[in-house]
Amino acid sequence: MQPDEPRSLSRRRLLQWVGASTLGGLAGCASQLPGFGDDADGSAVTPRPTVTGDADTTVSLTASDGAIRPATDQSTTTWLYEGQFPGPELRVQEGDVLSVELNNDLDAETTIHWHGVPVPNSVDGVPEVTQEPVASSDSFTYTFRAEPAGTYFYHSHVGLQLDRGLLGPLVVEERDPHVEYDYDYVVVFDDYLPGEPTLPSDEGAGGGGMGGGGMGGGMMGDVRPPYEGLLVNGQLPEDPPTFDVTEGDRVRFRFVNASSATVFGVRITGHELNVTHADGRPVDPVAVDSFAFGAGERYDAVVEATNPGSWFVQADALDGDEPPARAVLTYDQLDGVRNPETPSSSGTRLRYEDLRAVTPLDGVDGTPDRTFDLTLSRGRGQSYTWTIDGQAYPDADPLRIHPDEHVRIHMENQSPVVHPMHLHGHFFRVGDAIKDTVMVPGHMGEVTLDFRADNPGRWLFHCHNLYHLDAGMARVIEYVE
Ligand SMILES: [Cu+2]
Repeated sequence: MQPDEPRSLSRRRLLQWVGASTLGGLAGCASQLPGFGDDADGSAVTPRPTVTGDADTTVSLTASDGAIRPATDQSTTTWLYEGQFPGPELRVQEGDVLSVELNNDLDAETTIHWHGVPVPNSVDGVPEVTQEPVASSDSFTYTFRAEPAGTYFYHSHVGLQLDRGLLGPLVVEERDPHVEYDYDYVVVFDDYLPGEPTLPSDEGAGGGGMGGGGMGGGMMGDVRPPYEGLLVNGQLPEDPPTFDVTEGDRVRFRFVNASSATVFGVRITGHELNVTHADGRPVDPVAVDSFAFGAGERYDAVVEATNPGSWFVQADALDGDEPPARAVLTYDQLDGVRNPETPSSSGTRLRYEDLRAVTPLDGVDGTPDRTFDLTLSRGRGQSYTWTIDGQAYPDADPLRIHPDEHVRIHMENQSPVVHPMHLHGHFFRVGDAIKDTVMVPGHMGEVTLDFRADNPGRWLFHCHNLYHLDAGMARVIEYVE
């Protein structure tokens, strides 16, 4: 470590890699080990080892250029896994060992993150935090035990690559589900950006000048990327996918918000949604007409097919004005074609307070051992930045915790827009639910989450609006002893 290095971004990155190479020397493979900031505040804690031995499922995912056709008269070239959009559905049994070889045929570095799965740190897929990014023409193998069961997704964690097509669903099936259903459909909602994603330009983003609101830069609004539409399983509403059902079936929908910057309101015309899982974790079923979810959140809902006809599965952008994403739910006994009915906007909407985890999260009762009070806000000044406690990642202090602590994070959102905050490597309790991503509402919205420090390593905690993340709204949570 160079004590005379300037305190800067480069120093922080250097610190991470100095730690990584030291540890890597012990195991003989620096590039596959997480980096650690080892300094006066404590020494790093050894992460759980990755799984060794035979995998139950082995998959190869090649990231490359490819064409997508979100509607019959529209196509564009973007970045894809296995030439598919969304990427291939990975489906394994709870507890199985999954091994995925990422082959990078892109002209850029990339990684894969297993969103929501509490994997060992070294396979979490966060560049410069848990691994070196995978270079063009190179490959990297992610092996981990797929548990607990749930609806997850995987995506690139490099820059703005998620807003291309580098995402796909991951289903870990329960051995013993707490609700009955006949079969399931995976429903991936996304926002559609045909071109290369870029951060909003500094001048276009506002910030400190005209229209700054009453509380300085932190109160500034946001700029929505120029989306050309909203997608269900890669399709625009002009060319919607169809979900076939038979009257009397109980159909489990696994809804994934894989968007980069969209909060969706989801409903199915003519049917109640019995929400059975939040972020993959089982909850006591809650019957609602709709739910809202932010980027990175998932809900499973069982729908009883008791209303024959043709109906829209619809997701409206709550923060955009694109036409809603739509699929069609069709009963197979229908005679002739019927036009699906447009849902009404009335009815009950799921609230976080409605969610009760079937099994409570261990180790988060009582008074926390450590509490972080964090403010979420727009950065002050001219540039497009988003901050946690005034710091924009990567030029931001790690949040240090000790193994086995009960950690509480309280967030207050001083900006006017929602931040879906995601914690890597852990589930947390929010209210009576267990989740890995939670929306913090704008205009001084507050959320408190609690987790048990049971997965050592260095974990990103960040806003899952990709543009907020890329503009600084992230911290590393670092285990020290
Ligand atoms: Cu955000």
